Amino acid sequence: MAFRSDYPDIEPLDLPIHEAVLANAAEHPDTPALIDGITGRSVSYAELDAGSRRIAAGLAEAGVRKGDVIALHSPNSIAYPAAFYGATRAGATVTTVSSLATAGELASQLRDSRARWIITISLFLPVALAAAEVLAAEGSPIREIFVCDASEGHRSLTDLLASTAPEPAPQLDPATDIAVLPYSSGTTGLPKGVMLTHRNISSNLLQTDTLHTTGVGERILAVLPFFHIYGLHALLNHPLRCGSTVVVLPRFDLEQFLRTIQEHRIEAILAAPPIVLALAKHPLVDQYDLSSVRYLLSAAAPLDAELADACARRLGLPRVLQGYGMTELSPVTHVVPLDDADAPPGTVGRLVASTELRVVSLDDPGKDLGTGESGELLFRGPQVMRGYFARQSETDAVIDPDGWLHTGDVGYVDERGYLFVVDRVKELIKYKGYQVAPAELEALLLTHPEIADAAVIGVTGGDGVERPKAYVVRAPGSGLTEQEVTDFVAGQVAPYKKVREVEFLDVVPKSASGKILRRELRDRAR
Ligand code: 4UU
Repeated sequence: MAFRSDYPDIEPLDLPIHEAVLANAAEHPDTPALIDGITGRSVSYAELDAGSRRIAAGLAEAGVRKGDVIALHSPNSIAYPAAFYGATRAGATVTTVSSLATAGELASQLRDSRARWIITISLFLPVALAAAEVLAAEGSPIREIFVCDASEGHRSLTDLLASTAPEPAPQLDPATDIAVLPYSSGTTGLPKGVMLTHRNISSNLLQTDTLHTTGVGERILAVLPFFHIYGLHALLNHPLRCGSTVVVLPRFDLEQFLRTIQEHRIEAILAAPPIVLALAKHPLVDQYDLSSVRYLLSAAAPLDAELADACARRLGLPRVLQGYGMTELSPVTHVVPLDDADAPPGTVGRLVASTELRVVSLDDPGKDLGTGESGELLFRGPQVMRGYFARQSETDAVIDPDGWLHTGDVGYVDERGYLFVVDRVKELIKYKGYQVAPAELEALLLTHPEIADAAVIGVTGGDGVERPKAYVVRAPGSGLTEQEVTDFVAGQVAPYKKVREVEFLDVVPKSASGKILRRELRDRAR
């Protein structure tokens, strides 16, 4: 049995992403689209719309063509969306890169996505240049590196904005052309490019509209990274589509975060569980006036119900709302709307429009389960990705012939249709909402000359935070220490991917076919 959405069906929205987001910009030209939470500088809707068109012209003039992949490698800034929609207006696919990526990680993504262009910031230029050097040595050079701010020898967004070339008019087919190529490890293996078409993204925006829209000029705090699909959808695409004002911070610093809420009278906060934890527990919170906040959503990792309750009470909110999504789902299938006073504690909400859900038995994957029974969550709808870029077999492993996307998440639906996510049966580790792929860390560990074998799993501490833990088999005669293992990894990965615990084993438990028996390791960790 499939669960169906109670919301009226929608038709897939066949619009290019920049049109789905900016088509109404002309109705509120002077409203700030973005405000820099630190400097107070702002970009109006008229400026964003015109700016993205000029940047598209500048990119086309530089040689960017429809279907080219541009890597956007920048922390959150008020310039980010003009660069992003400028690229899609030029017909390019944007592969969003973690602002914390090391040169090696960026090079992997550039190589895998076949990116030919990079947009970065001056501060990150050394990383971008080092990655570009790797690609050049491999014979697939990056054609040009642009910077959002300014750096000698590189064209900046200001330079692109000055272009007098005509605005390009690429013939985009929203159903098949790829708007965004974010990276996700999905249910297994290494990070893969998730092909999200313009239709995927635009339809998910329309699906989100039916749950809630934020008002014109309503202030939303953007502290989660735009490179992750959660930030991209909930902090850029959707609020900008609504005409709201996005107040941007480049990273999470509690004091700055609280001051920004107070100074900008922030109404909506989109968060991940660690932010909810800080709001619930940290003494600093009492020193700020947070009374403007009326909407606080947590998503991207499990949220403890008691913690949610404590946070809501402290902020004087009826509840902390939860949403559920996945990069491969563009990303939303469930969100608790602000006006839903009936939503039971701990739920992530009910199905968005035109989306179906099946809950299938973990023991007998052919068997569909009914309400109240936990199993793997499968989704079908216009937001299911087109597939993983250049990885057909990995795509076939998660999207079955009937179009159901297998999430690797475990949950159940109650009698009223509310979903509860209770477990995960995929390899993916979520460190504070960020993706960590065990396979990536395992491959890295195996490059150490004193490591004979390794396996990585997520272990959840008393604070509810899941952390990567490595099980390591030392090479014969090696006296490798835990510290040496953690340092080795830390030197080569973005900080959120660090191995935070190490245990030495004689042998990594494996099946006859050589697959790591993660369940055994999880049992051992408990
Ligand atoms: C328990 O995390 C995301 C996307 C989240 C998102 C975005 C916009 C949620 C609501 C919204 O409006 O994507 P990924 O691909 O980084 O990670 C997906 C995985 C899920 O498969 C699940 O394991 O993150 C986990 N996850 C959650 N787990 C996501 N949301 C939740 C949740 N509770 N609420």
